[in-house]
Amino acid sequence: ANLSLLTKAQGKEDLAYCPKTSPLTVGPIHVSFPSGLTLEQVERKNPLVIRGGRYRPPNCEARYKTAIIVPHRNREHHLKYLLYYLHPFLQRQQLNYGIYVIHQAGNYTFNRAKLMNVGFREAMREESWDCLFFHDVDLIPEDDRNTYTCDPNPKHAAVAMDKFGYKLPYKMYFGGVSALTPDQYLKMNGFPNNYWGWGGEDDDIGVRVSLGGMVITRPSLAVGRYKMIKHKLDEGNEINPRRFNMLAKTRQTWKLDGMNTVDYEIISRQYQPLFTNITVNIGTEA
Ligand code: BGN
Repeated sequence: ANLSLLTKAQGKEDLAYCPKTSPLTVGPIHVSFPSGLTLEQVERKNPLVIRGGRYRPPNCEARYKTAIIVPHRNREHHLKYLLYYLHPFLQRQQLNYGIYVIHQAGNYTFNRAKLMNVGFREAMREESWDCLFFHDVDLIPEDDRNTYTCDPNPKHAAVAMDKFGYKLPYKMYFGGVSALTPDQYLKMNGFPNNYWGWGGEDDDIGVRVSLGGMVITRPSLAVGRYKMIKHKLDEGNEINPRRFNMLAKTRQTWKLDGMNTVDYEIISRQYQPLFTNITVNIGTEA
């Protein structure tokens, strides 16, 4: 009796599951970057998003719970556009979702993959997400039939990016946006922690998928389309010259480095209107 009172109080009683395919998707989305856009405007356009960047469909019980993990530093401009497009996109898919921005503290070389490990652990601490989307801040999905849910195998979602002529740049490419269930993530010991700077970490992750006994799935080129927000290589994210040597050793290193060894110190956790902002000290290269 108490339990039913509780669900009543939360206003969730009798909600039927959302349909398997959302009736709200529109297909191709025209993506442009309106100048002068502010986060306040994005907030006003998304009145049902609650603190921390969380949402659940108002009229049905979501079938899927997806966390979006976005590694970040000094890209506020890109983040604003990502939020502007991603919130309505995920709502049209009728997902129960949350957006986590994992902000690398300090000025040491950027480490995308380690920030993803932090995002995984910190997001799972809060909620038992069914699926995690590991999402670059500068990639905007251009078709909402690209569903932000997980598959029986790890999914590479960013298959058709404008900068590669809307094609896969090479067969084993696993960069940009990928999606794994917690089980899949742990089966491959997460992502590597030791790729500092640009390049190679996504290829390492792709190799881990097969070392973990899994295969890569992908949406079609027609649906997995993304527009990249143009930018120069960042200061603090210089090309990693060690990436070739490291990649050659993934088979020997994947069990020794990853989710089982990630260490970091949370500096702050802020529940902002459109996202949860986790600032973390991930240290420096050994
Ligand atoms: C590859 C990079 C990826 C990057 C893609 C697309 C390496 C490792 C040496 C083979 N891999 O060449 O990290 O995402 O290009 O830009 O540099």
